[in-house]
Amino acid sequence: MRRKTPETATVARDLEQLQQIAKRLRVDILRSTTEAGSGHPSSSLSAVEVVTALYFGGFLRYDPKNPHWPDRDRFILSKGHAAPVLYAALAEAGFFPREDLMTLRKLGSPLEGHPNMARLGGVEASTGSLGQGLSIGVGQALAARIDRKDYRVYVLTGDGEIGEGQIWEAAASAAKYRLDNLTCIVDRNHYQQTGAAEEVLNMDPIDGKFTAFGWHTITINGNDLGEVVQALRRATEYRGQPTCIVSLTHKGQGILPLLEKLGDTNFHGKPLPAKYLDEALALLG
Ligand SMILES: Cc1ncc(C[n+]2csc(CCOP(=O)(O)OP(=O)(O)O)c2C)c(N)n1
Ligand SMILES: [Mg+2]
Repeated sequence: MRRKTPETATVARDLEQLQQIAKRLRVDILRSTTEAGSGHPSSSLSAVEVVTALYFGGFLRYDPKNPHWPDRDRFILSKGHAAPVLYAALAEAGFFPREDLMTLRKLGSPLEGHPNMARLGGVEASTGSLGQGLSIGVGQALAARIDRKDYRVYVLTGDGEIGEGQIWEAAASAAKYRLDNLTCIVDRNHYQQTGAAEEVLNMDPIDGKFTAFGWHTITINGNDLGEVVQALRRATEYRGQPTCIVSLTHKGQGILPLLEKLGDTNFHGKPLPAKYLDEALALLG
């Protein structure tokens, strides 16, 4: 049996409470990036349900009072530019005070534009140079096996990011070693930096590629918390192969009508100007 989640970790009672947490993370993402005047809110918003389910749906074991607890599960934000969603989750989980979110990207703050594991407890890998997170995850999942530990490793990549060749070296290795303690979630939000992900470099079919590389795959609506929870449960219970969850999402989920009004449904790497913040928060309800 897996060792228990420490009592200092937050586990939601039900789906409704998870939904409330997801909403808070969205508010924090928008407020912190607008305050910073830079960052990647739309890339963060698409991944809110996945990050919420992992941290507060009872999947990740962690101890905010002891971030380096050796038995903790690992979450690697391979698409490191979505740091605001990770920081919002870490604050909600109690790794640091929520007001610190407003120091995002400010000089001296450990909440750097991309996650820095040397400066912030709870960050499992320094990411931002895309394509590296799955390799780090493979290493950690192998380490768990060698150390006879039962921790699990979850990696979140972007759908543009998986055009990086290193992702596929890692995918082949994970299958070779039958790393069923590893789950890769691809945030399939259909955009990357300069336009539609499939126009920049078409990686379809993503599930077919992971299946061909020897993975168990699941495709879900990644902005539906119920589906995310179910998929994570299936991934956690699956034996003999690593699991890839292709998480179909919307970049900017939660404020799509505003992004449409602004004429940019990718909105990559742009904070919302302060004058639109109230309108965005009203859309979140
Ligand atoms: C190795 C590398 N190349 C280029 C970049 C610049 N870059 C930052 S975000 C991004 C687009 C990523 O798209 P995707 O993976 O789909 O993430 P999304 O923002 O859509 O969630 C790029 C190319 C980078 N960070 N790292
Ligand atoms: Mg994308």
